[in-house]
Formats: sequence, C-alpha cells, structure tokens
Amino acid sequence: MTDSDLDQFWKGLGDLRRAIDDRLDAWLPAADEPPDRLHKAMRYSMFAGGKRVRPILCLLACRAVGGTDERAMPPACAIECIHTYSLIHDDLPAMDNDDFRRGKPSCHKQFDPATAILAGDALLTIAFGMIGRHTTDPEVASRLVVELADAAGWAGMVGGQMADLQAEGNTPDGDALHFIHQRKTGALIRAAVRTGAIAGGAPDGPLDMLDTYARSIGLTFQIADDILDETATSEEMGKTVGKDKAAGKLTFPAVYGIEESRDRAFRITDQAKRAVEPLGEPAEPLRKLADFIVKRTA
Ligand code: GRG
Repeated sequence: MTDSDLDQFWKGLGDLRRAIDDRLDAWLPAADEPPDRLHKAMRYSMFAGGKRVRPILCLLACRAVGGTDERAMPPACAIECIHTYSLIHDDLPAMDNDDFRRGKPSCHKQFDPATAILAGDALLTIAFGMIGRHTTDPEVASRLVVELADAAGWAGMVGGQMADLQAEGNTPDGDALHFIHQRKTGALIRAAVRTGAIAGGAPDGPLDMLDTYARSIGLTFQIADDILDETATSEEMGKTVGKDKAAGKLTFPAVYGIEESRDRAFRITDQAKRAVEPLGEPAEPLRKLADFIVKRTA
C-alpha cells in the first residue's frame, strides 16, 4: 500500500470518527452542568483533536466479525475516555510534566492540576458507566467491564506506567522494554480490539485471531511512538518531543537503535496482518489500519 493510499484510507475514516465524536458528545456531561469547571475540563481534553485510533479499532474489529457499529459504541467511547484520562494524568507535573498535548496547553495548564486530576478521574469512571448503561446484553456488559478493568489497571496501563517510571535510568534491556510496552500502551489497544470483537459476538476462533493482531499492533504503536519521539518535531507531534531520551527512558531506539526498531515494527505489522487473513474481506480495514499505525507521522 502506498503512502497516498494510506492517507486516503485514513481520511475515509472521517465518518466513523464523526460518529464517535457525536456519541462522546451525547454521553459526556454537558459543559454548563455544575460543577461546570470539571465538565469543561473533561470536554476540553476529550475534544482536543485526538486521532481516535482506539475507538476506530474497536468499531472495525466489531465489523470484522459481522457486528454493527451500534454494539461497539459503548466500549469504543469508554476506551477513548480511559485513553484521554491517561494522557491528562501523564502530563501532570508529578508525572511527565508536559505543558502541551495535541498541540494545545495540557489540561492542568489550561485549568489547574487539581481540576486535571479530577477530570481524569471522572473520565476513567464514566467509562464503566457507559458500558453498563448502554450495553443491552448483561453478560456481554460484564465481559467488557472485566476486559477494560484489566487493561486499564494494575495488570495493564497503570502497572506499565509504574514499571516505566521505575525503569528510568536503568541499563536498556529488551525483556523489561516488552514488559512495559505491552502494559503501558499495548493493553488498551488490545482491549479496543477485543471489546469490539466481543461486542460483535465473535466466537473463540476469530477472537483469538484478533487478539494476536491486537498484541502485535499494540507493540508497533509504541515502537512508532518511541521512534517519533526521536525523529519528529514538537510541531508535528503536538507535544514536547525528545523527552524520553533526555529522561533515560527505556525505549525501542535505546535498546535496538532506530533502524532495527523500524525493521522490527514492520515485521510485527506483517504478523498482525497475517493473523487476521482468515477473516477475509471484512478484516481488510484492520490490515490497512495496521499499516497506518506503523507508518504514522504524528
Ligand atoms: C497516567 C495511568 C497513567 C498512564 C499513562 C498511556 C500512558 C500511560 C501515557 C501516555 C504517554 C505516552 C506518550 C504513551 C505512548 C503512546 C501513546 C499512548 C501515545 C498517545 O496516543 P495517541 O497517539 O494520541 O493515540 P491521540 O492524541 O491521537 O489520542
């Protein structure tokens, strides 16, 4: 697939992105509802221009197993809320201390740290409310809640973030790197695909194929992020770049160098695409999205 085909594919997902934004708008508290500062902060970060990769993955995984977009909307929106909370908290002075996110002042800069902490907390908790309130089948709802809790908490993103902080300044080591990346970034991306498939009623076989796909693209997403942190400009990324290296973070380029990291990312992307080959044409958008993720420039 050429770069311009990929560009076309990504632009072609505009309707899906708008449908997700409309649903998030409907399911988040109104900006003027008291306490309005909290709701304004939640909405500020939610509508700051994120790419919506995770909810798109969730909807495409649901389609790949024959499900409707409607079924996947609750986990898709829930995951974007959890993702946005993680970025708000990650930017706080006590964590990465970043003043910019998505090209705009980060939440604690636009509001204040206390409001940013509470906006993150409210986005994390509303995610589980979205699943419970808008999933019609209670058994599916309970499976989705467990998937999300595992991916977001100690066994996933929060655990990965802690391991990442603990590893700062350590000698670069491939096993530790995989441990961190699978949890910090990979777990939520994996949950996006798995919850989409579960909401769409996937039997075990296709769910396993999608799981293999999801683990691989979760890793390539973070490899691409690590490379962009060293090669892209802050303007291109909409956030401060180069901080990982300066902080002695455990990244793919630190362990393998930029070229080997790129080669690995492309090899893992091929594995991802092969894993969903048996799902045929309905999984084609997922294969294209895998290419987009590895080649992304922001
Ligand atoms: C604070 C509990 C807690 C966790 C933070 C995800 C995370 C853990 C921190 C974010 C820091 C970071 C740069 C992670 C790398 C991968 C990543 C999540 C990048 C941002 O995701 P995109 O590119 O962002 O999907 P947009 O803005 O498009 O939504």
